[in-house]
Amino acid sequence: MNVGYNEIQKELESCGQGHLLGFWEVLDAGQRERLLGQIRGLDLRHIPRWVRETVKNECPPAVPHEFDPAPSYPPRPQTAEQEQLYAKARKTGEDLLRAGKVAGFVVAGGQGTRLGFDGPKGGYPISPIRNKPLFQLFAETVEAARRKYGAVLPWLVMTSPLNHAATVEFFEAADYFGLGADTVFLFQQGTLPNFDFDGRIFLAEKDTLAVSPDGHGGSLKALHASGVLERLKHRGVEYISYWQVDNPLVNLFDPLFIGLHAMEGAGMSSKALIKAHPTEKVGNFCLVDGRVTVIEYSDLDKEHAHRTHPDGSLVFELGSIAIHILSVSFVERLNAEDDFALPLHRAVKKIPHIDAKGNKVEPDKPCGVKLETFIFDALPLSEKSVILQTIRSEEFAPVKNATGADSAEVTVRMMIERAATWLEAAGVEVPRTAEGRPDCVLEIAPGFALAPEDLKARAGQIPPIERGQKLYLG
Ligand code: UD2
Repeated sequence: MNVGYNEIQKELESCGQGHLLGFWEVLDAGQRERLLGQIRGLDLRHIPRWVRETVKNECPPAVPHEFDPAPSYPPRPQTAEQEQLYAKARKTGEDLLRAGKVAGFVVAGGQGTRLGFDGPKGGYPISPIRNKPLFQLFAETVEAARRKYGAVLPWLVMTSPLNHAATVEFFEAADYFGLGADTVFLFQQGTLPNFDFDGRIFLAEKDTLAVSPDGHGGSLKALHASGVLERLKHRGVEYISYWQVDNPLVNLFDPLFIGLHAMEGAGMSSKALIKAHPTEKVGNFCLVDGRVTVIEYSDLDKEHAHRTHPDGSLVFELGSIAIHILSVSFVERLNAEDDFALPLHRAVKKIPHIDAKGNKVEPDKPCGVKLETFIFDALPLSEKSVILQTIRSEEFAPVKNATGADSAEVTVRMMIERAATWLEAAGVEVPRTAEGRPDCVLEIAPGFALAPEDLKARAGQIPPIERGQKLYLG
């Protein structure tokens, strides 16, 4: 019998998980080792609390009694003083980029189930004319930023056990988009076990626990555990620009945002949108005990959600779009804490498993609980935190669903609209329909222009645009 078996069995029994060794007798030596390895990877001390507080507790953690709207910077300066501040911040951000002190970081460990796309979501083709996948658009942006700032800005890509191999394959097939495999860091997030409603961890196989990715909040631990944080420090990187894989409009390296964060000495900062309506499905930026905190849309009561100022604007108007800056020192400090952990969130799901007899079960209705952590729960751990508002049409067009809201069709339309706006700002005439939509298909490659001001400098190279034309600027 394997050394360690007795000890582990005792520990498992004491936290209500003895069933995990239920098939021990029929496992061969390799399978036994595999199962013990996974069980050892679980932090069994925490299981009873997770079961009590999250798995069996259908009520989400209580929303704080008192909270205020969080302060933010507007997308454009409103006063002469702000104009000066923004100019200084932009310069600070540009200097940091030129000094190679910023890395880009996309979290891409999710399954993308809603999109119904087979493969890592970053492989989803999205650009209006060339059909470039999301990862390629980000890669071209990283490349263009490296050229613009004359620095090798590293790019971090977090995957999960669900899609790591496929993502690596995708990058290898594309030869890392010419960025150099040594400056693109692909690393995996951790997992958390899946439970039945009674708090027993499911087995996926007789020798395998049922687990799922630990949510985008897992990125904070994974940065450290993968050794990536250490590699960034060696390169002199101080700031990490964080975004989600589904948003092709994101401004990956925004000097203004980076500069405001750095000048404030913040640990973690965020971009925000003015919500489209009181109950838009985005987290709400609030202030709790002086710390920026996100309260999920589902947890914000109706009264707060609908509360307005005399001019009709919402009091809690700032929605989270999951764009952040993280200071390397902040991520390091969190990981230095004993048992650093973000709060767990509960998701009731269909979880394939084996039953007590070892038969496979493919449930057709939710049968258990997955646990996840959210990156924005780290915000209150940062003493200082900047919120910079951005404009939806400029920076937020997530592709989440196969059809309807947040679908590829909407995202492509928004990409064309943004290109049209940039071209018009550069003095190029864009044909529009009677309803005001661009009457042409436009795609601006990141290498051609990263921002409206880059386009202005190249306006002379752009031919007149005909109605119905497909114009690719690259
Ligand atoms: C998220 C936010 C929402 C809003 C919205 C903006 C939450 C709970 N909600 O909603 O407030 O900001 O995005 O688009 O976050 N991911 C991982 N590992 C995981 C899980 C997710 O890397 O274990 C990545 C995933 O690949 C994607 C991102 O995190 O890039 C967002 O995941 P999602 O699609 O589950 O988030 P969503 O749309 O529910």
